[in-house]
Amino acid sequence: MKLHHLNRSRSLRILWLLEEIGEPYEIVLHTRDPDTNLAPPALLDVHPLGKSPVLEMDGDTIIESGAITEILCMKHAPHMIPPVGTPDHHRHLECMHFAEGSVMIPVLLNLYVGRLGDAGAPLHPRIQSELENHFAYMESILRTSGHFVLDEISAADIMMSFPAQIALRLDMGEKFPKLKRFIDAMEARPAYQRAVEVGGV
Ligand SMILES: N[C@@H](CCC(=O)N[C@@H](CS)C(=O)NCC(=O)O)C(=O)O
Repeated sequence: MKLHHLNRSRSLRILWLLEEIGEPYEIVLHTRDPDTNLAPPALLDVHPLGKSPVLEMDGDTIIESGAITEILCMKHAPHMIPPVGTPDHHRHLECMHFAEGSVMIPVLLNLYVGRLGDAGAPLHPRIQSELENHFAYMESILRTSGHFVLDEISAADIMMSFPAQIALRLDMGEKFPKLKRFIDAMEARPAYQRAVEVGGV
């Protein structure tokens, strides 16, 4: 397995998952352009979208964090996915899609509209309320175990970690204390710390 990892990116989730799984892997480090913050052109040689993560496995080239997480867990860590057909598996699928398909919409709008300065001001209240709406939902579904699904780390926790970290970066840790406890616990895991050492943040 070979992971194309971009520094300071959501690809850290896959690096972390690979460390949790413990199977051997190779990593290719790609560094953001210091001026534009965009991925380097070398990633375009790996996949036409030029984004990270990209996983090369068994002769296949796979993109999308959710798909990569699901595929890696099915193959190497089936205990990180609840049994198909159970309510836990329904929650698992919801989280896997929500983490990239729903919550990242206001997150990215916030990032891009923020760059418009005053011109973007009319959109700020709606973006802010949608951010809080999505983070509040995440807070509400965290279990007493501190996990999104199951009572041990699962694929859903890996995927939800990135938007939860963004909530904290946006200074919402006091408003959403369960998200803060979740991130504190995930970042304290030895596998997460090894991933940060290997891939940087
Ligand atoms: N939905 C995709 C998003 C991939 C993506 O946008 N990756 C970002 C890193 S956070 C990227 O490579 N950005 C660099 C660029 O667009 O130049 C996934 O979850 O894998």
